[in-house]
Amino acid sequence: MDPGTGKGSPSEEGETSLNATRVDWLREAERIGRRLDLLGAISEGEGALNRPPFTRSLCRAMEETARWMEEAGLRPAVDAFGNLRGWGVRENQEPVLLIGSHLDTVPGGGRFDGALGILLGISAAEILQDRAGSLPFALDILAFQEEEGARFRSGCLGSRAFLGLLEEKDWNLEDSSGISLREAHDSFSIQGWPRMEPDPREKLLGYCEAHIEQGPQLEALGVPLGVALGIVAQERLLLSFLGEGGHAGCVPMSARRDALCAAAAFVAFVEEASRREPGAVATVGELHCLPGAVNVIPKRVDLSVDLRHPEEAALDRLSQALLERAEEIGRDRGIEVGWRRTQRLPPVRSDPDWQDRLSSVITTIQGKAPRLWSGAGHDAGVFGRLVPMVLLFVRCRGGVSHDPAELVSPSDTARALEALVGFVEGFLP
Ligand code: HGY
Ligand code: MN
Ligand code: MN
Repeated sequence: MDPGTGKGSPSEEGETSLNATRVDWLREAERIGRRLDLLGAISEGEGALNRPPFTRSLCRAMEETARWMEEAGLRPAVDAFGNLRGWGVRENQEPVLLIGSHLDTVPGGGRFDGALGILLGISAAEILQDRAGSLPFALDILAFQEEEGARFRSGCLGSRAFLGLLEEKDWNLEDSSGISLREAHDSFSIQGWPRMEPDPREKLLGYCEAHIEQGPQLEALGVPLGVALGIVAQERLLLSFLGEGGHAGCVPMSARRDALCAAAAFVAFVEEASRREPGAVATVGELHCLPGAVNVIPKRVDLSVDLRHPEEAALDRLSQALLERAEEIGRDRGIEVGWRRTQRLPPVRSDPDWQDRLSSVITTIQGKAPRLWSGAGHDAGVFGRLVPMVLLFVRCRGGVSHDPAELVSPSDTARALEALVGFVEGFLP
């Protein structure tokens, strides 16, 4: 894997809008938009955007991102996990402020989720270099290999690896074709890339992530930017229902142990129970029915459950209720029910001081700074347990995300860039 080193092609880059003091935020936002379009076309196969971790498309997205990092005066290098880091200028052991997000996408995802935060960080680093010259801290930009958890059903693997938090059980997670995280990682060649591991003595000032809100609140409030109070607790479960196959035409209904009918009763309960728990959201996003033929009674169903709630006790209550109901359905229908937890992340609050810093910058830009809980998980949630963290929310049209219709306007991108630069400049003496 060999990061591109040439300058961007004229069509994608255009001239930059930076000069020593004044920034044309909108023109810089349009450059970011062109880069998002380019990344948004880098996908596995045809059709809607799909860029899982440890794939050829993720590698190509890294190469483009590394090139833009270099143009911004950063030194791109990968770590042992395969995360890409644009290392800022360093004089000696100064503390490090990190800005980042993720390069992977969900299947059928949008081009702003993750990539927008990385590209805003790269442009902010270039502007700050240009305006402030040397900073009293290093400013590094991170592009994580994996955040969504769509392939291995456990998210933020890249940022957890970055912080040394991955456990053996994580490496054994498997994707839907039975490839483990370890196998996917080991077969993802990072030959040819500059390798740099963080200095264990490096002091992290904290982590800031700019990310689309992925919900409708900012649009309803009529403002482009907001600040996350924190990120809700989330849990992911995989359940299996094992019944008895058979001929669709010959097995009487009274004699069946239909795995899909059992799973359907469970899925209906997931919706019913989560509607009863205020503040909860629950999603059965994956369901695989085997053997999956029109004239065969389903023998096995594997399904996923994504549960979220701002409070951990409520999440526990809901999770317990679902698992008890699954076992009850199994007993009633003679179905063998298995389950395992593939992810559990407690709620995490953004750093109060960093929230205030970011809010005051946003208020100068748009007159107010709404503070919202994030229903979506982010790499910021992993950092927030260890160092000061803040999430800059950017309005997305209709609150739509995890869908090709995901959209952020150039003017909102411009405001987000102005806020991100202003937030970092707030740390200057
Ligand atoms: O699932 C999430 O909340 C995030 O998009 N990974
Ligand atoms: Mn995301
Ligand atoms: Mn996402």
